[in-house]
Amino acid sequence: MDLRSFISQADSGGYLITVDREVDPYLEMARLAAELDGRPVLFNCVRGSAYRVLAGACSDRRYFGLALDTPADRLIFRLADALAEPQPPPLFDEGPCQEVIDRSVDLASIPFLTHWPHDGGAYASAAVAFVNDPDTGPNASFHRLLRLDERRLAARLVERRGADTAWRKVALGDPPRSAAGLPVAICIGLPLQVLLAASMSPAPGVDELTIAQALAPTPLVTCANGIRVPAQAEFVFEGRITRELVPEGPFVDLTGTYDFVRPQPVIEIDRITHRQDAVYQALLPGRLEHRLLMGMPREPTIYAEVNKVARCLNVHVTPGGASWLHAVVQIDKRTPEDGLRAIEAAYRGHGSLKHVVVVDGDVNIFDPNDVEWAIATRFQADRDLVVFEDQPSSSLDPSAKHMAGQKSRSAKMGLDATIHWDTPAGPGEPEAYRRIW
Ligand SMILES: [Mn+2]
Repeated sequence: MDLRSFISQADSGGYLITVDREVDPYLEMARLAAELDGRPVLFNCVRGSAYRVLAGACSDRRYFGLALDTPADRLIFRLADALAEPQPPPLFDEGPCQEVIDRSVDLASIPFLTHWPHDGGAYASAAVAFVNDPDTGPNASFHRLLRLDERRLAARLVERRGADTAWRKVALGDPPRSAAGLPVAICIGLPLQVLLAASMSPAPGVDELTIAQALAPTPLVTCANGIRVPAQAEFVFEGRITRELVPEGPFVDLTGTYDFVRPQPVIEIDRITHRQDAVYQALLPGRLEHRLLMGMPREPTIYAEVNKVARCLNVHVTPGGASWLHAVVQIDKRTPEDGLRAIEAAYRGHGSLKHVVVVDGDVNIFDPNDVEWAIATRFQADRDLVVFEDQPSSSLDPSAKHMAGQKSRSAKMGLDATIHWDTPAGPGEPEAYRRIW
């Protein structure tokens, strides 16, 4: 299902909000999308651009369920299967993303949004960059892109991840393997399985597009610069990540706080292709869709580790924990130690995890009130709480200890809110824990 069929599905499902009046990509569209966070919003008339804009496509689990034809609480198993068995996508000679080849490169014609008054400028936020690493092969990853002028962008490349590693090898060597830079194709307006796959962090050498194909059919085409991209992309910017650096930022990150300005590489765009009547996609930084795309891919990795030590039923990386720092793990408890073992395993499944709550199978892990109910009725702090001091942790947590050049450190906490094993007969017997519907 491409982004357009998703829009039709979201429309017939009653989820889509359509805005027909003219809206401004400077602040106004981000403000409207933020007010409607949790719903896909289609802007049909954008000031200064011929293109429509979709925001909020990834702002609820239900929309991934719609796109992947899976109940929202079962998505974790689709992701786990795709990670376990990636599939090579089919390659075609031509595809919709190359229907129109722009006569000149003009990034000003593309409706990049300015999200906040103090941002470094207009940014692409739902952009996935496709590159080839000379040693490990194709890689796909999200990068925020600051528009510098008609032909140039600045990309935030997180250090030591796939795209950064490939760029350093190709563009920065002395002498560089290519003085022109690392060839890149940037796609905007992608099917949801590609957005999910690009959010995952498989081992180097595992092409994210093989995970996308395992989730849903993802035909590819080849760009003029040799990079392979999803044929159903709405826009493709072909170019090179050069060795030139410019100040990039500020920009609001996952926690909703400002990320600072750093020197980052310039991308020069050589060719723009797109579909007829292309739909540009925006993704609100720090809001629900950014969080879901960050958090959901961690759920199958936590599940896999917990399932090695106990019977794991499901995992939710919760939006309240910035979809990064908190998880609820649901188990079918079979021995007295299962709760504690699940807590320890959850940290192995997601190194940035800070607080974890383990619950029984009758608790709805997607409902924060139900999780709190389990803590209220099944948890005793002197018995069921584990605290780990001074652990390696996430750099995103402002309350962690941050030291220059070193991994951040933080305390971690696990709550075993499953029914206690040695419940004595009487008021605390298992029957007393049962919820009366
Ligand atoms: Mn990768």
